Amino acid sequence: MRRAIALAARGLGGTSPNPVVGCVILDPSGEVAGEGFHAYAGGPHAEVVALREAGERARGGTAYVTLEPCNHTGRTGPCSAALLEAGVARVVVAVSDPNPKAAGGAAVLRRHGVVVDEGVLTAEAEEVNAAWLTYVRAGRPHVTWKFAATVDGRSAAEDGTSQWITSPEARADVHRLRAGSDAVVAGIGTVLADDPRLTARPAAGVPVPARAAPVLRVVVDSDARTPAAARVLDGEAPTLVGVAEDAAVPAHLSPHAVRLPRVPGGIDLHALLAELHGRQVVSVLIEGGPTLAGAFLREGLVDRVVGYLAPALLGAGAAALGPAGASTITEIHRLEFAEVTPVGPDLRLVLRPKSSGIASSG
Ligand code: RP5
Repeated sequence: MRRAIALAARGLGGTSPNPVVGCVILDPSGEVAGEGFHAYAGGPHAEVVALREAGERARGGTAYVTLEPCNHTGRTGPCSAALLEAGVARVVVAVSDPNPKAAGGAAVLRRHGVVVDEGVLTAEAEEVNAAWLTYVRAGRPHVTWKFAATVDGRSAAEDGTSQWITSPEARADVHRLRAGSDAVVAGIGTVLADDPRLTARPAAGVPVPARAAPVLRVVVDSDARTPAAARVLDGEAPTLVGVAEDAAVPAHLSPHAVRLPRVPGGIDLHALLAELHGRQVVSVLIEGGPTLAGAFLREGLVDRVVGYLAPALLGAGAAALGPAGASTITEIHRLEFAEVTPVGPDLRLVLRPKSSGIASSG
């Protein structure tokens, strides 16, 4: 199953709105006969790829699958049927399918006499599919907030200059993070201050993984202030601008604008995520700035934090995070470290909210 999870991870960034799935098939003697992963939506499922490789050796063998084999005909046929046809005797599943449209594969296999074991390495398999599981279970995209800061938590100097605090290696890593997300979101403050491109592109000689579709750029811009010359409108990738329902939208923004309810301080972020969910955006990366990140956190809409810490101090200047609804210490947002990794001279911290798992599992 560990190998199947590693295979699943190879699909990250490519499968939306589908999950990542890996599969390993052992022949009756326990030898690996076939391996596969789901690479892109509309493409063959992991089980089908592995069965093709295994051929007749799958008969009487065991399939290890990171997600319950699907039981429905979408763009491809049901994997439960493919496993039955191949004569697999046992199927080991890490995570049951929470998607009502596709679930039921385990039951069908059992009805046909296949031994099905569920719940093997569930936590690890949920981890690799965290974005999709949030998308299905919570009915909204999985949200990662990324920041780059000095060790004293500043993302800009007192005069507003900010480029660059972290190293080229860290910035290249961010491009890989972008490439693994379906949408990159920035607030209008960041667009006006930094004029970011928000594309996923090779940086410092590090390539970014190929994607089936470019990353959607999203600007949270209640009052429709994104300038016509802004780089986010350069046509390099599609761009959506979330504006308040009562905003006066200039002509250059009309093709990009989506009207959303106005709430104190901006637009309704729940409504923005619902809009993105409707567009089959499974994962979102919040890139800036502090105000927008604080608003997402305050609304309980941050599933993961990725922080790049430079070995540097500023002592003054903008904090990486703006007001986030914690005005007294009992309201503090407690997180836990999932990973701490050196990236060039910097550190990359991956954190998760302490109370929540991957949406409410189950
Ligand atoms: C964010 O993305 C920072 O806020 C910076 O302004 C911006 C850079 O984006 P690119 O122009 O490199 O795409 O990390």
